[in-house]
Amino acid sequence: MKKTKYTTTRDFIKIALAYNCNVQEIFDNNRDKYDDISSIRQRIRDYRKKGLLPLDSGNTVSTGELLSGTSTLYDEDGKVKLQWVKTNVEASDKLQAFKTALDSLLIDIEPIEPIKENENTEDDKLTIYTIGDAHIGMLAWGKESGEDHDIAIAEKDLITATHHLISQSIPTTECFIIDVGDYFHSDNFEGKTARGGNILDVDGRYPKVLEIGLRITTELINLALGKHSKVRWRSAIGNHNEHSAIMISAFIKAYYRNEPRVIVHDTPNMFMYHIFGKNLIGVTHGHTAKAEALGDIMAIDAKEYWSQSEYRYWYTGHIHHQSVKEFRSCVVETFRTLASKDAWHSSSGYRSGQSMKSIVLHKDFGEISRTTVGIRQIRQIQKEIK
Ligand SMILES: [Mn+2]
Repeated sequence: MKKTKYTTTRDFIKIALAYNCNVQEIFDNNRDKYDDISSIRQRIRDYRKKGLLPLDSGNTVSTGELLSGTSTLYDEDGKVKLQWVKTNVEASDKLQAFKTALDSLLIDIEPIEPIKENENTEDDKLTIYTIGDAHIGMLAWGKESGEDHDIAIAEKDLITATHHLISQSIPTTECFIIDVGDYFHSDNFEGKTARGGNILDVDGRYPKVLEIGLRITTELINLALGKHSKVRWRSAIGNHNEHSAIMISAFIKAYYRNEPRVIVHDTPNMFMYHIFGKNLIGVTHGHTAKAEALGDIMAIDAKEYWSQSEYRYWYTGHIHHQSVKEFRSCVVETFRTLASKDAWHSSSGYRSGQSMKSIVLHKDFGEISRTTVGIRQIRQIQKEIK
C-alpha cells in the first residue's frame, strides 16, 4: 500500500530541520510518511532554492536572489567544510531593475483625481479611438529613415491626435480606446521582441519606456473621461509586446480601481470580443491569424454574440498600413501607425502614411461616421498650441 501522504510545507520544513536536512535520516525516521527517498531529496532542493531551508553550509538564499547551484567540499567524515553558493546574478539584476521601475512609477504618477462626467451623452452610439501600432520606445534617425522618432515625439503625437479626435467626436455615452497591439516597441531589457528575438532600435532604458508608455495611457483615458461617461480600453497582444501588453491592462486596472467609469478588457486571449447593440467588435493584433480566417474564428469564439449581431468588425494592426476588406461575415480593418518608420522598415521599402482614426458605431445601423487626423495636421495643431 502507498504510504505517501501530503505533508504541508510548514510540517515538512519542521521535519527537515529536525534532521538537519539529512535525506537518509528523514527517510529512516519517517517511514510511516514516506516510501520514497527521492521525493524528499527533491523537496529539500526546491525549498533551498526558495530560501525556505538552509543550504549545507547554513547559508540561505535571500529574497531577490535566485539560486543557480552550490558546490560543497566535505571532509573525510562527510561533514561540510566549505560551500560556494552560486546565485543567478543576471536574473537577480533584472528583478531589481523591475522593482526600481515600479518604484519610480509609484513616485511619479499622481493618483487619479475624479474627472467631471459629461451629462449630455448619447447612448445609442459608441465612439472607437484606434491606436495603430504605437511602438512606444522606438528610435529613428531622420537622416537614415526619413523622420526622427523617439519616446517624447510618440507621447506628444499620440496625445495631440487623441485630443483632436475627442474634440471632434459626438459625446457618446461610451467610448472604446483600442490599442491594436505593439503599443511598446520592445519587450525586454535587451531591446528585443519576446519571441522572435529581433534586435530593435530603442530609445532609452526599458524602465523609462514603460514609465512613459504607461503614463500616456492615463493621459489618453483622462482626456476621454472628460467627454464620455464610460471609457473602455483594450490592449491587443502584439508580436513586439507579448509580455508588456498584459502589463498595460494590469496597470490601468490598478490605476483606475476607484473609477468605475473605466473598464479594461483584459482577457489574455489573442482575440477579444465586445458587443454594442447589433455590432460585434473583434480585436486582435493580426500576427497569428490571416484576415480571411477571422470571420470563422469570431463565429466560434463569440457564438452567443454572433446571432445577435448584424454588423461585425475586426480592428487589427501589425501591417502598419490602412486597409478595409469586406468578407461574407465580417469586415476586417487594419490601421496605420502614428510612429515614423524605424531603420528596418524604411530600408525594407515600407512607405505607408501616419494617421489615427475614430469610428462611430450606431447600435442599430452599424458604422455611421469616422474621423481621421494625419501627421501633417498633428504638426500644425502642435505649432498652433505653442
Ligand atoms: Mn507593429
